[in-house]
Amino acid sequence: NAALGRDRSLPTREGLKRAFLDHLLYTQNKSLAIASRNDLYQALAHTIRDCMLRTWFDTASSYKAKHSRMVAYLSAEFLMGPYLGNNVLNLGLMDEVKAAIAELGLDFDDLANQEEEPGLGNGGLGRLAACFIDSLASLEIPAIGYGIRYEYGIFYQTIIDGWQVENTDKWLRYGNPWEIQHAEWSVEIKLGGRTETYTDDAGKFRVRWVPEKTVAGVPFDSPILGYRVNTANTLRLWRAEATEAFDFPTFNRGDYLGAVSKKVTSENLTKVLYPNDESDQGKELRLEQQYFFVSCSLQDMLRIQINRGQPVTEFHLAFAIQLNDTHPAIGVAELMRLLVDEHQIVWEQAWDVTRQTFAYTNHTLLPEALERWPLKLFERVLPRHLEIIYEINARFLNEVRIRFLGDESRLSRLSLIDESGERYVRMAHLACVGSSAINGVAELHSELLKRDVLADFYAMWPEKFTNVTNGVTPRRWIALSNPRQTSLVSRAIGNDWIKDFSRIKELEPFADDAGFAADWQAIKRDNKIELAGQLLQRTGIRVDPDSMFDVQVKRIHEYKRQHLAVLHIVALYHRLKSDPNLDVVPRTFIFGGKAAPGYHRAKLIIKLITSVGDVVNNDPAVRDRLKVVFLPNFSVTRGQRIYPAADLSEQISLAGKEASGTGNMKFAMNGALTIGTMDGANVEIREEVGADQFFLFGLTAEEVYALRARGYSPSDYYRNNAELHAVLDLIRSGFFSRGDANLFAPLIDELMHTDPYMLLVDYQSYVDCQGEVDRTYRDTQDWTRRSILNAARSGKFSSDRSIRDYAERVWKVGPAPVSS
Ligand code: 26W
Repeated sequence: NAALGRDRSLPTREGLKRAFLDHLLYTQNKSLAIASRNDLYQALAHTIRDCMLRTWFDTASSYKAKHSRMVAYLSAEFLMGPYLGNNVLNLGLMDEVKAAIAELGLDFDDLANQEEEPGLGNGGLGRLAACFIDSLASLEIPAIGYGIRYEYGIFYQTIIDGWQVENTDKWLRYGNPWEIQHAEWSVEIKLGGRTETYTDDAGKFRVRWVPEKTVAGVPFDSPILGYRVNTANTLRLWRAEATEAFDFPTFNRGDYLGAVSKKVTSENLTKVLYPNDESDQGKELRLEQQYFFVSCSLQDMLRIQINRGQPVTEFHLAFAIQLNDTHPAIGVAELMRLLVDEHQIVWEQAWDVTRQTFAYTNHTLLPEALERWPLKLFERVLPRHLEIIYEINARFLNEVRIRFLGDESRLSRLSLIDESGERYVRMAHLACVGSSAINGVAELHSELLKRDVLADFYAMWPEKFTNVTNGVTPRRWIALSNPRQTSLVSRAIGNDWIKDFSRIKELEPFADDAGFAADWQAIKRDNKIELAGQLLQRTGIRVDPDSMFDVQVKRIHEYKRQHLAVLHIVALYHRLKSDPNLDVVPRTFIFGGKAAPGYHRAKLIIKLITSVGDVVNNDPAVRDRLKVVFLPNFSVTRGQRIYPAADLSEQISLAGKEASGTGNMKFAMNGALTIGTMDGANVEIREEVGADQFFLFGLTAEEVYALRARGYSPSDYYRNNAELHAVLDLIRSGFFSRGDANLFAPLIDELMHTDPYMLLVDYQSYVDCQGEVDRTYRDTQDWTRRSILNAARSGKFSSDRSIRDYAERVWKVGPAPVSS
């Protein structure tokens, strides 16, 4: 009944209240009087979901009817953040929903805070996938996101005695109103076993995979609604389940319980997200996860293709598959297997189809993050794929041999198999060979890829290489998280900037408008007061909203150099101790981020931050002028409160290490000024906002290489810089660890002896630059002007721009609007 459907899609305020109360009774079976906050959240979530379902259905029907070329974004991580607020925003119903909920005597934000965010990602890469999927829908580009429905997302971090403690993230505990399970589209996945050859009916020689076990992949779909459009794309996440015939032999032996216990093993496949970022541990289960979701997704796409009555040899015309890093790179071999073994396509044609289908994005230059699988392990899990990879490799190396006659070392550098010691499969090489486009995520990163990590591939196929600078969605990261700034900006320039973020530049003239600047400043202060409340509630630390909020939130990693910020804090503290009347700008240093559970050095950095905080925050000599806060469990939800309240954004990685960074963009859009190195997207942010609006310090990537080549001796810096000397000694002495001189010794010793991330080199430049920050901050009007300019000139960093770049240069797709 269309009339009813329209009614649910576009309800009036009365309709919303009625739908909410209906769901409270018919979905949760509660009344307002006895409902828990979770019941109320669930009722509201279902009410909002109802508003999206017709658009979702219409979108799928429209793509099917029009045979639109679809982007398939394959990612092992989607760090979506809470859905409710974002969906209400994209529906354009924020004011109506808030009012309806208020009329029922409830508070929208209070209910929205009940949502457990799906933390199905580690950090930048997973959040990028989420921003991209938002932009694809908002730009009305046919797309589907494929990933894994982890039962436990990224661990929940608590801080006990200053140390990180991990707790499981039971995000599905109260159910997930945003997903619909589609058991009817389940697929079967093979694992392990061996291969055998046979001759088919036509007398052709073929290979068959005889697996050791099979598991079922069940899709769970969530609607991804674009901003104020009639397009809702799909995020399809796969869950592993036991197959019907989960263990027939055991079952037949009458061992029913034995067979059921194997069922549990199958379901372990999608149990938990690996919490490592940038360091690959070569775990068998992780390879199984990767293969599982990639095979599920490719089988799903082939089903859609065949359903549409199109030949599998035209697969590349129907789908453009983007590989989000190498985690789904096994897809290259899997598509070959599906086409050659299961659909009997000849190798050469299958290879053409495969190469025209895939494109690969690299997200890291760190050598320890490049995925390689020990050959033995790979063979055990994916015996057929190893054969296929050998065949791809043989044909590829033959091409290399002809192009670069006699260059044997080039062959071993390019090979898909690393044979320098223990043998490995190199996933980045598989991705490069099997893709028609290869990109980095910021200008500098893409240049370094061509010069360094992927130089040999660049020499082979320069035309495949391109750059697509990352971006973030202005919907979640401004309109939703910073409603005060959003209405001020919209009052000044209208609200088209939310859809077309290049128009944020129209804000520029307002940087010199005293009235606007005063409002801007007042909003920042309100946002800081709100964050201060959260900090007090979650850490017990009271901070002054009139102090400068200096923020570094991101994964804890040595290359990101959170400990460089600590050296600066200790230097300031040291100065205050020597001269208690020193005139300093009051600052609140806010840190947040998770350390990989097995990364001891990163965990020690957290302990260092909290230990320095314990001393500094409680020393009467400081007189509350410096505060150091570690906010536990940084997440999308926490980020939404933090970025709008920041004055200063810390982007201080060693040049050449951070592929792009995306937090840097969220800060700038929300009016923070950046202190940063010439790394990743910092370079482009500085270019856009103007050098005057950006506090630059440190070596460039070139200088880092040159210094490393010359030979770097950190102890020289220690000896020649009195303040640095004192700072390192103070930490090492046990001053911040109740006299325990052992606790931080490993950290300080490493800095003094090897210092792989060159903190000591950049130290003075950083501290001087922070002095410049202080001087600027003292002139409130000048700071506010620069803050407005940062936001006004951040237009480039919308993920809409990134997606347009991919659509034009990589995918060759355009919008396909859905009529309403
Ligand atoms: C194999 C272990 C592993 C796990 C995750 C290796 C590497 C990763 C990710 C690629 C880490 C990651 O999130 N990288 C970040 O990607 C962002 C989006 O492009 C960039 O902005 C960050 O600079 C990059 O560190």
